[in-house]
Amino acid sequence: MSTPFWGPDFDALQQQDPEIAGVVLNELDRLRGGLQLIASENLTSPAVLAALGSTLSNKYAEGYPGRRYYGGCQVVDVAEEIGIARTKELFGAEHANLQPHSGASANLAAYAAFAEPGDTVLAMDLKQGGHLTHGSKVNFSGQWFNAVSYTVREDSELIDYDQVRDLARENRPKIIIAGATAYPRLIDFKAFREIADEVGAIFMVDAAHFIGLVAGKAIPSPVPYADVVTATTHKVLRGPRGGMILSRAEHAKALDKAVFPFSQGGPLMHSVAAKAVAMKEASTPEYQAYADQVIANAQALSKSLEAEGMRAVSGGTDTHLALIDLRPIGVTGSEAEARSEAARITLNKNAIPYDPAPPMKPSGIRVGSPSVTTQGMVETDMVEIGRLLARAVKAEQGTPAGDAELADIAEAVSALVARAPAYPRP
Ligand code: DSN
Repeated sequence: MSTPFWGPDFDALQQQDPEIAGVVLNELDRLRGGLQLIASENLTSPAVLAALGSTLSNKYAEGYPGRRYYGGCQVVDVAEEIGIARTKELFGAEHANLQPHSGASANLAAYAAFAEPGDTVLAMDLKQGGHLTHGSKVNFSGQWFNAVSYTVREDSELIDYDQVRDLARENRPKIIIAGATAYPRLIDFKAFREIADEVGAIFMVDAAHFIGLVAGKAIPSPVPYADVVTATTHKVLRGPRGGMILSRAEHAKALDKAVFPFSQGGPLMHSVAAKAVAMKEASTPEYQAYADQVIANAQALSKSLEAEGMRAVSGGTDTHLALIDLRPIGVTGSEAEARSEAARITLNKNAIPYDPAPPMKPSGIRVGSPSVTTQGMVETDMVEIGRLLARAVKAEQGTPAGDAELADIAEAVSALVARAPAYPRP
């Protein structure tokens, strides 16, 4: 390469805008100084960050490679073509679109490709682990479509496939969606495909949460079963913040048109290039080992929290996340989130299935292993994290003893992350 990289120049940022430079450094300190257990986050590689911080951010490239509405796209075309080829290869998909700005944008495009306003869609209830874009009344999906929700069984907390079939027969949805944000178990894509075929529905999988585990061959892929798979690229997959769509070839044209020009304008070419980098990283044996370790770590963390008196929804996890019912220890999800934060452990409160508590004070927390696994942590670290987290959620914040306990745990967290740091200093 003859041209030296002209990229992120932090000295220039510090000189020109010390306030924002300070924010960037504070966030790096926050990542380095604590444990990130939010199941939908990860720590991108320097290569992904370099592509994101590149001059590709400048380019308008409405359209698709070779068919753009702007001149000068010959260079960025290469990034998108490489990204699409790598994505198709990695997932064995007939078609890939890397332009969605987010998972929600990818879902909007998928709805637009296959349904008209007023049509019925069948998806998992948000309160039971679904997503806003799966038919919530405060989202376009619930306002523009007739959204029917399926649930998990009250006894097993697993998806009730009999109920999905009954609801599909009764409501004849245009689209059936599988996928969730707080479901710790594997999804039976074959069962969904059969139900969709029986009622003539499009089968869509929102794989945002687990697509990275699919990339790493750690769990079964929805691609052979689904008409369309939407996803984000920044969760276990460890790419830049953004979305993507995989599909069968027969749906390629409709989906591409639904992304651009229907729901988006110019793609973010720096992000498309960074997605291409992430696909290359996810194609390696190292990444496959990472994906396996993500699951092993989530299972170890879930077991460790159970040993501390909490309850893992559905009895455990097959994936990167565990949903933890705190009622056995008499703590709310919001208390647990605040107490953990004070101990430098970042996680989110979360409703559990059939939660009797309100959404802002739910009965559970969601914990995930993608970030700590990227830092190189293994099962023994998860046991230690489970013990620290249990101490934190039980500490009575606001009392001298509770605050002292949280400060003590924060020290232990600092020592733990010092052994396996995020973004280690050179
Ligand atoms: N906000 C994401 C999550 O945390 O699961 C889903 O969009």
